Amino acid sequence: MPKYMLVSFKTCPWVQRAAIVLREKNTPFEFRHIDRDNRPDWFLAISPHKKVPVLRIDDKVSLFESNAINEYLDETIAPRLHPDDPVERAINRAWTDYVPTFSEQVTGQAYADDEAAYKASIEKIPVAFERLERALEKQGAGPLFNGAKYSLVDAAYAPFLQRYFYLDRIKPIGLIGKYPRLKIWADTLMQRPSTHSFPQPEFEALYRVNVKLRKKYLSQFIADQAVAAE
Ligand SMILES: N[C@@H](CCC(=O)N[C@@H](CS)C(=O)NCC(=O)O)C(=O)O
Repeated sequence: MPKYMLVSFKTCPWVQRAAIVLREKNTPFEFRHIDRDNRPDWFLAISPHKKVPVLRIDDKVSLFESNAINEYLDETIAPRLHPDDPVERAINRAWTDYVPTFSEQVTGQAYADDEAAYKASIEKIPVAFERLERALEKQGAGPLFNGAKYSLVDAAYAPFLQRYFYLDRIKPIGLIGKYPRLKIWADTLMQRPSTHSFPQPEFEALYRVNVKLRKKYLSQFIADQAVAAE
């Protein structure tokens, strides 16, 4: 089996998405956490956009962009997570393409400068939630995106749904309960061991420290903590 190294910032959701797929495929990999503010030269040489994740394979090949990495992993390591049916596969890819918009609409409040911007960003959440609720309704029985079988769509959304829950615990939003299919999906993903790269309380604490240090509107709702941010 090839040797995989996943270059990461500890709290990056896009890295988490690739790590989830590696875990779903029971594939051992080395996590290499680097400092966002001091990215090493070896990393800059293999990351065209200077971003994480980068998946390094056998110390020879470097893949970047979480979606491309996950498609590669799915083509090369069993079990296949994409559906066999080409139409279903296209639908899965289409919903995976929505993830960057979903992430901006559902976790954008973490970057709001003031109360007005925070309120405006909260108003975007129902748009994204409603779209996913309708998509889940069309997909069928749940609890995962394609029903019982885990998919790349599940891996793509899990980190952002997790951050929604974290943000909801910083300052309650209370919207997800209005979308029953989405809520079941999100709860199922939160309970799934592959979602988590770190022990849950430790990771949530780290996330809260990052939001606190960002000095945005939400920072004031997080008590000072002794955890060092990474
Ligand atoms: N579209 C990229 C997004 C990756 C991304 O934004 N990574 C962030 C960390 S979570 C990053 O490396 N940011 C550094 C920068 O923008 O300079 C992917 O899916 O891999």
